[in-house]
Amino acid sequence: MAVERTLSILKPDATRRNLTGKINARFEEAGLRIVAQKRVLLSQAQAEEFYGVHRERPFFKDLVAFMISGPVVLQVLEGENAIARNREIMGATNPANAAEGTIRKDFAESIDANSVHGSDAPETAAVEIAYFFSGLELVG
Ligand code: IDP
Ligand code: MG
Repeated sequence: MAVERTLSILKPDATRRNLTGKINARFEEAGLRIVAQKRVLLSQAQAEEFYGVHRERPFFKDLVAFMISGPVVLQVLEGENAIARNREIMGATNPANAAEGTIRKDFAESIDANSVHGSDAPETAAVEIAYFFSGLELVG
């Protein structure tokens, strides 16, 4: 296993309910390090670009509207096998299908307001990290 970095986002439903500390504790307890973090309000253009792969999906408009409905916390998580590990900790996209003890099972409100984003592969992780963070912001 290699040390990897993955992009994580705490979504507006999580910031609204003051859950950022509880969710960050899940990452840290699982051995992932938060090596960069910033709280921002995304613009519509930024959210559309970030989720561009889903542009043709029926939920795209609602997804973008939700992601700009309040602040998000952008993060880079680092650790052994971090990309897959974070996906495990997050749980399934739809909280109704998420395993016990996962972030989405415990915190998500719905399939839209599902509390967290995590990159799904090394290629997307690299692109997503570079979209939001400069090299100088990745202090390790
Ligand atoms: P992921 O976040 O688990 O990687 P993706 O399939 O990449 O899931 O979808 C991106 C986001 O779009 C999801 O986290 C969720 O918020 C939203 N989404 C995905 N599928 C649906 C759907 O069928 N209805 C409504 N929202 C959806
Ligand atoms: Mg995804």
